[in-house]
Amino acid sequence: MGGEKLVACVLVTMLSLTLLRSVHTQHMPEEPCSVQILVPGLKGEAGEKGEKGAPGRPGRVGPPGEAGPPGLKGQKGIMGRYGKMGPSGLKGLKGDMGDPGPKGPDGEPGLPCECAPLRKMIGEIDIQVAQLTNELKFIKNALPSPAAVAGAKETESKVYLLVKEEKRYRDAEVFCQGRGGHLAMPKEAAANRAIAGYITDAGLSRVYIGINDLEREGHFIYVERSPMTTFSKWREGEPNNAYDEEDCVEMVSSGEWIDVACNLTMYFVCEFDKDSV
Ligand SMILES: [Ca+2]
Ligand SMILES: [Ca+2]
Repeated sequence: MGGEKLVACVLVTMLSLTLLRSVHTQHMPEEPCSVQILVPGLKGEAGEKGEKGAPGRPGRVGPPGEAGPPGLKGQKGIMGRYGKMGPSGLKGLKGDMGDPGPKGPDGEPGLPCECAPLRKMIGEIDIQVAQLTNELKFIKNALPSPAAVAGAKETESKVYLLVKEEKRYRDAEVFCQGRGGHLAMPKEAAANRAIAGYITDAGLSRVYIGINDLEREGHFIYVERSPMTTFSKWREGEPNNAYDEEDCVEMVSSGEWIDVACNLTMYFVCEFDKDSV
């Protein structure tokens, strides 16, 4: 409220001053401003012109100006350094095959070919090998068959050979050993039957087999020096060591065994293991 009052008072004062210029000095009423107004005197004559004042302070910074028109293009700079090598790229697709190259020079003339006669020889050798293989197979299966031998017979594990040469017991065993075997040693019924059948088929009545008690009377062993097994095929009443001189054994066509004198000469049967034939 005081402010408004003061403004009103100033306005009145200024109005009073304007009036006073024409009516000279005059007291203003006390109210409502209660301000003491001093009234200036008359205006004096103009003074002499003063000296030039000091330069004023710099003005405020003005706003930025608008962008000017583009300048002329500069000259091209020199080439920069090469950059670092980048990583390898993916493998490209296979290219098309190139054109065939030019034909090479002719080779030197070859030697006259002798292949035909060589091929013929090789063919003949092949035939001979095949024949020998068959013969060897036959020999293995049938064993060498001298004129005095009536062929071989075989079982699952043995090959038996009837030798139609009259020999004493020891000589007969030497003969068999010379061919990798022994006099036949029947160790079970089947082998005994095979040998007996062999004798029968040959039309014979008796052959030496590989059993004897030469070392110890009454103690029969196989000719390979192995003991007798549980199998035996003695004819009734044998072995009887007749005349105190029967230490060797023969087999008759029935398959039965008989002890006889070793110095008798007769046919005999050798046996061979199939594995060693
Ligand atoms: Ca005896
Ligand atoms: Ca006897």
